[in-house]
Amino acid sequence: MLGFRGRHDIIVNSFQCPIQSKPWIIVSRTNSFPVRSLAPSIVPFLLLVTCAPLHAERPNILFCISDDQSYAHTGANGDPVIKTPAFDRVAREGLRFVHAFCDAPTCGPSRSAILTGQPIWRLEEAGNIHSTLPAKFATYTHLLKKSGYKIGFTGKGWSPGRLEPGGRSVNPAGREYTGKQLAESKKGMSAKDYAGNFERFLAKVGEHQPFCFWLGTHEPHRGFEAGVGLRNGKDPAKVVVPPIFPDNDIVRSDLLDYMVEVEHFDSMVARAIKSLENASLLDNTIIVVTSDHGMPFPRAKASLYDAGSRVPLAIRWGKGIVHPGSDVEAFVNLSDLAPTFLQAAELTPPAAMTARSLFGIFQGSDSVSRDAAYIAMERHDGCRIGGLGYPCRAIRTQDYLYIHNFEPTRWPSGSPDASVCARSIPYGEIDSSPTKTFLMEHRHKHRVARLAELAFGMRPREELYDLNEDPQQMHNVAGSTAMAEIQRSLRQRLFDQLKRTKDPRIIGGSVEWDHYPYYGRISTKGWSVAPKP
Ligand SMILES: [Ca+2]
Repeated sequence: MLGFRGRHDIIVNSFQCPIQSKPWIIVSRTNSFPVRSLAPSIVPFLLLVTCAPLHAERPNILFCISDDQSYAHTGANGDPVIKTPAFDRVAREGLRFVHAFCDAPTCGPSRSAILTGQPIWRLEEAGNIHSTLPAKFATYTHLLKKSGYKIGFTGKGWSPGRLEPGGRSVNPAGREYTGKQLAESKKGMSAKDYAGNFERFLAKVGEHQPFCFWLGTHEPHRGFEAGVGLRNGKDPAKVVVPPIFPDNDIVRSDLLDYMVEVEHFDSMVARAIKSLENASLLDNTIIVVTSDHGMPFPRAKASLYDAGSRVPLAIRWGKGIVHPGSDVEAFVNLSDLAPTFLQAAELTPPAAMTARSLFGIFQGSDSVSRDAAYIAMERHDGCRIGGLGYPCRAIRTQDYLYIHNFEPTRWPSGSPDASVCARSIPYGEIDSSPTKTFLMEHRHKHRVARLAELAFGMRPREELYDLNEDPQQMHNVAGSTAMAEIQRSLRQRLFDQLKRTKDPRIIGGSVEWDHYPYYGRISTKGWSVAPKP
């Protein structure tokens, strides 16, 4: 049975009371009560409330993460077709983050950043996919476990890669709970009953023990069952086709199939929430719903544009969020979750954990400046000769996306020459799909050529997108005289951040990402990672 959870005698975090309000951070949706409109007489009261301990017992954590879902694709974020009642509920009863970004648009590195609370450039091999996460990098899961939490995961935890070379024997997401299978599995999707496995985990939690569970689905990672969206009665006419894709029946159907998989994830979140309610645990559980990065489509996943890096994020915490039902405009990276979870458990994040706790946001004011997110990528897949990656870094603000490509002579989406790719896939950074195939097959045709170039073509060292004029990030204005000062200041700001957080690409020293081992599947005879010269 799960009963009262007592306060633990562990390293108690010196609770920092926020004194400096960032008034643009939270806008209430439900009651027209934005923080900025608080009368001065109310502020001392608010601070009094928010400075008191938020909970007398340490909260549980249910972390729900889909695999490859873009920001746009939830009901709460405005998509007219997709049905995500669980995400929408968490947003409605908690906070909906409008500017949440993964740390890297690639599964393993993004998950490593989430677990360690550090950007990928601080994580050595873990900056690459199909790699490892060295044991020297502390994870929030391990620290919570040490302090008494029960830790578990189901589905996709830290993945893909190999644990042993990093000195680990257990998935960093926790002990795996498996065994529950769906009575009727759906084509193209895993048969794992993620919510059922969470139930099994809950039954094992001790009476006075807080828990932290990672519910990671394999959906909406490809492949999809072709045509399942149409067969489920979804209306292709209502699909919003981002202008980075051709608008035709093939692409619309591909998008519908993707949405069916997102809905499968959402149905698992709904059941997991129901389990919490049944156990009377809902209000003292921090529920996070998000994705590791954006959709598996061209110029999305494995790119630093919004379609690849901006993710849905909603957080519900009945006992810890002061203004539930609000939209959060502040910029956050998913790595910010690790120090948040530790602070919730009254632990002090280690100094190496450079990401920043979201507690200030939960309390309705934040002493931390949050007007930018940072995104990075090294080797995504084995898509270039000798295992070379596509190193790049970006800063995303309200008005601009600035990208710095460190090796602009390499193919950003992987080489067109399949024979130099580990899995013999041309432009292999982009998952095979009907949309990709259409773009490749029609790339010389009018109207498709420019989109194919955006997806597959070479990119200059610097890219700058003016999001007020070009929200879909299709017109690079780097190099234009009018934007010179903005370009310079964003480059400076990005490089300052990289320097501050010791990115070897900036501070000098050994840069190893092109040469770390690749543990992914290799089907091209003779393909291997070239040793460092
Ligand atoms: Ca993924």
